[in-house]
Amino acid sequence: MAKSKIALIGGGNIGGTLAHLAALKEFGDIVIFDIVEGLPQGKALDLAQSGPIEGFDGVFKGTQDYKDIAGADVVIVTAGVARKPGMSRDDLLEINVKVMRAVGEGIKAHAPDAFVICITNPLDVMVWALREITGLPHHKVVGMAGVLDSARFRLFLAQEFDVSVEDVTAFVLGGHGDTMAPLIRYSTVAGIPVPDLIKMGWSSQEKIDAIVQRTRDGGAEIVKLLKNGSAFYAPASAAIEMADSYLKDKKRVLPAAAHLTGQYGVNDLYVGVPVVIGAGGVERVVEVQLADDEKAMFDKSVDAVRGLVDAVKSIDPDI
Ligand code: TXD
Repeated sequence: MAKSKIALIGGGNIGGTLAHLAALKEFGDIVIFDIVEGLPQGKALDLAQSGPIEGFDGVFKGTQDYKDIAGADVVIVTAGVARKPGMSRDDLLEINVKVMRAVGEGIKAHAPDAFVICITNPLDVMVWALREITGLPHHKVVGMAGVLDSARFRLFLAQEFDVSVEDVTAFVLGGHGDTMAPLIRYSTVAGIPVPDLIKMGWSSQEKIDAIVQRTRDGGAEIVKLLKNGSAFYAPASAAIEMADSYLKDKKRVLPAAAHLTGQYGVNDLYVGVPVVIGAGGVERVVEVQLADDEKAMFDKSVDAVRGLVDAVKSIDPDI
């Protein structure tokens, strides 16, 4: 079997963790690109040196040259700036749009056949901008947020119910973070929906509401603790799960920021919805019927994303 190649654009906290996880999972050769000279080279060398201990082989390369990402099967983008305490994801917009311009042109020129996973915030609009700049097919460019938001939700639910995280599934829709719309009735413990668990006395509506809010604020809670950066372990794990489904054609059903063409009443926008990820990229968007209150939550989230897309168009008129 031919070896895969993974290119990581951005070698900071998430980029470094992605490289480590991809190496441990033996995804293939890994290239880390970052504009800071020495940073990706140092991380790549350090990682290669853990190979003899962990038992993985492969080529690990740090670079400032987009030529080195040529032939990548998967490109994961974390380039840009992260939040500091007091900043919203939207505060990152202006700087990160410019970063997406540079990154998008690099991908377009050197890795146009890759499956591209964008992580950079504000996520739903950055993935839209990146797709526009690369010109890649929409089903080959996707944003990571839903797997992370639902992992946070699953953890807090598991803690509330005192059960394994493995038995908790969560269903989230909409934009990343603040406007995330969880569908409680599709969130379960071993198949038992959360509303039934409330009726069974396992929890109360108030406690579940508080968990939803904590999930929405999940990123800010970590930014406040770290003080000069944002979450990176869980975001990296989430993107690796998506890359794994693509590389192994697993057809996992995962929440992701995907390009909508009429589903959920949305056209030409990237919003978080459940999708099937396989060798064809985003192979299918899962469209469920929403109740009125769920639709209202979702629409609010879509409006927020649409507002940011307009802002991006004024920052980079070539998009
Ligand atoms: O759910 C989600 N999508 C997210 C998103 C969850 C957590 C964090 N999320 C966002 O990911 C966060 O708000 C940031 O926008 C990105 C990356 O977060 P990370 O924690 O990895 O940030 P770092 O450590 O600051 O790393 C960013 C790197 C850093 O090394 C810069 O030198 C590099 O990006 N950088 C660039 N690389 C390549 N090309 C350009 N132009 C560039 N500009 C900066």
